[in-house]
Amino acid sequence: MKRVITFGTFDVLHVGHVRMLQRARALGGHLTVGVSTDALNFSKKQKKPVYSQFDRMEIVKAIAGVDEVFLEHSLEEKGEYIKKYKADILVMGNDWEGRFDHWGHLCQVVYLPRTEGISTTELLAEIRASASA
Ligand code: C2G
Repeated sequence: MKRVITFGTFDVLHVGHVRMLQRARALGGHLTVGVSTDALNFSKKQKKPVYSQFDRMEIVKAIAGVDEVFLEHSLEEKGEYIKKYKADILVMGNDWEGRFDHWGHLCQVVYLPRTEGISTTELLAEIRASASA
């Protein structure tokens, strides 16, 4: 049985997130998810997530196929997380294509295509627009 690890913010959960988690899980028999902290999110996107890191972790944990969740504090600590959670495969969305290849000495690194036409940013823009219409 292979162990898979993946990372993300998973704010305002949508089908793109769910499909990514299910496709990641299908590559092995166990899925660990690193949910980025509010502080990490702010440093990488200059945005405060709508849901707190604790709510985002609770929501991700409730998805079928997700076996384990933890808080991702830093993008640079992936090696530590891969070792700690004994991951055989690191899965990332292809918006990160090539960015984590250097962890290939610890595990297999796989980039999966994102679901097109949906994103938290677009959803929030639609919600704002319909609220002010
Ligand atoms: N995703 C997807 N399709 C979308 C939107 C997102 O497949 N339409 C995937 C992303 O590729 C990622 C996961 O869902 O694998 C989580 O996406 P985000 O919450 O946007 O994660 P991100 O902020 O990119 O965090 O260590 C790196 C990170 O913490 C990545």
